[in-house]
Amino acid sequence: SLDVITFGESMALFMPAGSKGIAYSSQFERLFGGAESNVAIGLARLGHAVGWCGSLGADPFGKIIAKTLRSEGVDVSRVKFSSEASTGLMFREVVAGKSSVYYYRRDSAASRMKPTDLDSSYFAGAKVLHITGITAALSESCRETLKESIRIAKQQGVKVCFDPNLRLKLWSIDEARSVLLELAAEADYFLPGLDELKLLYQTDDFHSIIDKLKALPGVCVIKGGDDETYLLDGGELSSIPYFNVDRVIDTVGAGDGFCAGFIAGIVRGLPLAESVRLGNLIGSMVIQMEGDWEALPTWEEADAVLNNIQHIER
Ligand code: KDG
Repeated sequence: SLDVITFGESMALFMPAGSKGIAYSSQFERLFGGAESNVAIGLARLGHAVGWCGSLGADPFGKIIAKTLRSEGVDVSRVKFSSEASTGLMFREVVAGKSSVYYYRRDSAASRMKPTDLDSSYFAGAKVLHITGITAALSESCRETLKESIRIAKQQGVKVCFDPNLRLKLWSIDEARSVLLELAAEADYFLPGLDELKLLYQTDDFHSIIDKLKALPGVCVIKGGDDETYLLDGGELSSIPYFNVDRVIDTVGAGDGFCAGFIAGIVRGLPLAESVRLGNLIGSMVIQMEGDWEALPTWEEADAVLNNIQHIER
């Protein structure tokens, strides 16, 4: 059986091949991205059995996404290919250090996911279900699918891990707030970013945010502090420092890297603080390379950093 199940939308991702930005680029690199599949790749590289069961279009983009995930060791046996809808697309540019995303995903194959797409037998024996708020933003039927996945997980004793992944280009904060907070209340592990919490709870005050989080039943891990990640466990707040990074290249995917590391820790039975530390490490490695998931490390690579093992150049 699988350690971790996840699903969501993965899209073909186009980035300018040079440094001219989207408008003046005539050549693009075709990559792919998707928060949940990024996490799945991260977990597979760390040595875990993970399945991603999203919907893709029956088109070249869908095919290469599934093929790449498979080559990364992610189980894609339950992926659906639609002939009625396409794989979503996204373009991303980094201009003057700022990353901007443009989505072409409305009515995509993934946005048509529905509760009956889920097979409860696929969840049997899994330890963690990982879901994100991006799926909730895609459509009503996707929201229902998330709810159904939580229902199946609870029924089968699978822990629910939820990253709100607020994407304001997909929905407004007012639409998102109640949906995301409702999902947060269902999660065993809620993994928001501090900036997301400020928007969700409509306050910049750290202590009132923590007070609100204390009302949630699960463990909460707050990503994106200035120098540390916060862990809120049974009303107890602690902080776990970031790893030093020499040069930040591309911060997109850091949160997904964090989730992969954190979930790997949970699956390995590490203490929560150690799982957060592993999350911090993986996040810090992702931001040192371009792309949403390419820099995710293998367990060996992560372990080398954790234990200060000298890198031999030649
Ligand atoms: O977390 C990174 C993701 O945002 C990216 O890979 C694409 O899933 C994606 C999205 O919807 O933005």
